[in-house]
Amino acid sequence: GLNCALGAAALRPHVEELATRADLLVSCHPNAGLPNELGEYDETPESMAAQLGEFARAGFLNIVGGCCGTVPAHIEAIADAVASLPPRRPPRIERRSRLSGLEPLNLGADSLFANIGERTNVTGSARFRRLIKEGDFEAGLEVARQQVRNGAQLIDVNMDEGLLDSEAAMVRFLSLIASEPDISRVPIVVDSSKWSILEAGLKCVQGKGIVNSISLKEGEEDFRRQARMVRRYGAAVIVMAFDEEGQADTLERKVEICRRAYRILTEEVGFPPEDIIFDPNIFAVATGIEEHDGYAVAFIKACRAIKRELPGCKVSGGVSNLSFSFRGSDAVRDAMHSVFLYHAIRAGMDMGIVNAGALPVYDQIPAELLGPVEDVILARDSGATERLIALAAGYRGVAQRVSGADDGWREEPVEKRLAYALVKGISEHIVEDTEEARQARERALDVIDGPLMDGMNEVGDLFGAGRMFLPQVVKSARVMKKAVAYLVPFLEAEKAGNGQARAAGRVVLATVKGDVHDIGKNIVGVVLQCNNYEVVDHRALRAHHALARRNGARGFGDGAARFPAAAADRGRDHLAHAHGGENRALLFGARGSRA
Ligand code: THG
Repeated sequence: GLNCALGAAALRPHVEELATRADLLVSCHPNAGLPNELGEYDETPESMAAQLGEFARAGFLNIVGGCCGTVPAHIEAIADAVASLPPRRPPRIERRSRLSGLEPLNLGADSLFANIGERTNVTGSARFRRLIKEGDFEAGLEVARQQVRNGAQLIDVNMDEGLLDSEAAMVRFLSLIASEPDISRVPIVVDSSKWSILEAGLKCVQGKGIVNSISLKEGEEDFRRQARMVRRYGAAVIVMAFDEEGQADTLERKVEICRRAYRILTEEVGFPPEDIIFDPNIFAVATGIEEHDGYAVAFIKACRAIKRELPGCKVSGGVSNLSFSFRGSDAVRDAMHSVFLYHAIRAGMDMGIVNAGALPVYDQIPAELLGPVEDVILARDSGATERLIALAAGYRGVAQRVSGADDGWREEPVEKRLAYALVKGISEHIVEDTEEARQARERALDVIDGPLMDGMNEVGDLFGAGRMFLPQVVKSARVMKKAVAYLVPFLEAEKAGNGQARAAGRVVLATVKGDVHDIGKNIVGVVLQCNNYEVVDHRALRAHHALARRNGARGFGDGAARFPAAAADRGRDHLAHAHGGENRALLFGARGSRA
């Protein structure tokens, strides 16, 4: 309801707005006009009654009265004016996903794709991370403003950084945003993997924002509790396709988990379907690992199935995840995002976390790029990744040989040849070159510590500089693996020969089976063994799955995507425990990666 204020005449447009939007009862009791210079109220009972009577006839009111300056004569006149009129009947409001900052954002079936700005994310932007770590929140605000100016209709805010008091940073940043109307006019998407940070953020958002995200990863009880809290704070929610077994990477698992979450939310928690946004996981394609090739297709198909099966909900995703393999080549990345969205939006994707302003128009992507990008996104054939890498190298980066021979490098000294083969990902001559390098050295280990490591360092530098892409690094690692595998028998013979009986210690190694970090782990294992460590290598974590579970680990299993940080820690503790108290266990996988 609206009371006091400006007098009936000036309140009319606001009462009308309320009455047409609210599916609740509406009240109005205005002043007897704005006070005059003597502090008196000029509206007579007759004029006020005439105006409020008109409001009631227009169907705006359920309750009516008077505020400052009205006396019993006013109330009597108003009562007379409305006595014969029927009360307002609240309208039936069309069901839409209604969000807001200072301004509303109502998404319905007829709405266009909504952009969520991704750059206010300490893990998603090196620049934003630096600003927030240095405490330069003012400059951080400019990042948000730029996203909105570039067309972001919502902004995603993420402060998940180990060296940061993330809750405090979230509260401070959102509080600053609140007093910047050109930013806070859009709804806020509070992004964190920790509930306490989400809740801290929820307390700061004006209007109706989105919680990003909750999931079934820690079971139904947690999920229900968090969902109820989201409801109490009046927010919408992004639900990730993530359950006790891990993140869904196939169409079937994506849909199955969303179906289960939808049932719990709508039937048990009382969540309106319009406030549920599913995120069926966008993972990187073209990583050089074959199983990842179908990730975009699985997402696109999941959009279609979810929108068909789960009425009222919306679908979203983190679009830039898709192109992590092509870090360093923004032209290729942006083209991948546009092509992906072209297909995903047609399949029902409603919104997405994107680098607002960086998406090229699908029709303007150069043909030479469009074809290879489409082949990768739609997983048309097994050579698609190679072709896109070759193209990306032209846009910026190091060319790895796709086919054909330029054997000039074969004339170089062996150290140069090894480095070249590693950087270019060429495995043809690696065994003969490794053997040549071995013969020139006292120990086989010196080949690893020397030229092979030098070559891998070069790969690391190029990758760090954005001049090599992930699939190329995977190829390099495979070449390295081949070299190391050749050296292993020599290493073992040397170790047996020099008779060092006592082990320096025992190391338990583990990574997720099939993960890219597998190769790195195996190389470290070899190096440790050469340095007299006993290495227990957990190639397949599945063997420990059941036991780990009994010991309280969850979200723990093999497959590429099953390792939330907490479960990784529990899993590591378990592995260390299983091999005796004083052992060290190394788990491979960058923080924040899915390993
Ligand atoms: N689903 C949901 N939320 C999410 C994701 C998701 N939040 C985080 C993330 N994924 C989406 N946000 C980003 C933000 C940035 C990038 C990717 C995803 C990104 N950044 C550049 C990079 O890493 O190469 C940063 C370059 C720079 O430092 O400027 O790609 O899937 N619900």
